[in-house]
Amino acid sequence: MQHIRSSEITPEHVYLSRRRFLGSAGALGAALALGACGATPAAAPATPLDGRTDELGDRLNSFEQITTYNNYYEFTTDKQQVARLARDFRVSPWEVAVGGLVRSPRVFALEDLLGFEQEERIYRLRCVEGWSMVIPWQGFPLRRLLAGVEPLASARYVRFETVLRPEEMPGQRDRFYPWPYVEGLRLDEAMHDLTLLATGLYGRSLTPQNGAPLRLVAPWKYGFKSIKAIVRIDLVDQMPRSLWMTVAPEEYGFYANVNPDVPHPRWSQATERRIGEGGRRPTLPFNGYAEQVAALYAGLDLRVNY
Ligand SMILES: Nc1nc2c(c(=O)[nH]1)N[C@H]1C(S)=C(S)[C@@H](COP(=O)(O)O)O[C@H]1N2
Ligand SMILES: [Mo]
Repeated sequence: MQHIRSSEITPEHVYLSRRRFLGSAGALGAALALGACGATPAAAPATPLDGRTDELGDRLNSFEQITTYNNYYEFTTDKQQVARLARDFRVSPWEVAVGGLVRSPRVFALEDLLGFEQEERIYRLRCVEGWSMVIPWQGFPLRRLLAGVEPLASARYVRFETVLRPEEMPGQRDRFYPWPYVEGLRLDEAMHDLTLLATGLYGRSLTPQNGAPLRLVAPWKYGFKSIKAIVRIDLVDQMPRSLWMTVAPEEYGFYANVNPDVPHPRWSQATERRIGEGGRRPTLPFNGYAEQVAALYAGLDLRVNY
């Protein structure tokens, strides 16, 4: 995911121990392209799967898998260390300021957010790095929050910001990244029924490593759009510039819709590795949600607007 820096080239002993988990030359190539991002979680302890499936018949990933293999650069770029480093992250009290081009700006306390009727949504999460999971979230549609603040007619985009707490988030002391993490959606994307503000998973409160206490989930987009630990939501008239657009604009565009036909400059997006499965499976346009969301992009060239 990250822009490759010489300081991040994988030490050989780590690389060699990862290499044993890689099945094929193709997987090896992908792992090299991804640096730290391509490794299979080493013998994750088996936990019972829930047994349920998403609407495509794919089984849920286990709670263990979902909470021990994470991307959260505020803590570390090592997916298997995020849970440990985030364990003591303070998620309460918490406030989210919602403002910008709205009639009724408002600061929501976490209790207010939990007051929105919570529902379960089983969504696939497809990381731009080429792995995926099926996750049972709880939360509520973002549009219900936005309706409450009354967006002005001039609002065209929504900008999200993660908390800035370098004293608790060691990765935020790395000056390479322009913290805080910022993401954005077009207003119509933000108002879409699939777009969720998640407060929990597997029937429990969200764990720190998964973005507690509040994170976005836009399941037809690459995982990096689904920003964690949100403290600000602003309605704006210009396309927000995300952290990833700042770091590597040719690699991570604003739209970031899952698209097997548009390769990342450094790897193919045609297939993905479902965590817990061997081999790779085809990646679906819009991550399998084309029926619901393709109309949002009518007339837009998805190769240009990647
Ligand atoms: N603030 C913040 N949000 C973030 C990230 C991050 O590094 N910081 N990583 C993103 C990426 S790349 C992915 S794939 C998902 C991973 O979510 P998960 O760890 O809950 O599976 O979170 C996204 N949200
Ligand atoms: Mo990701």
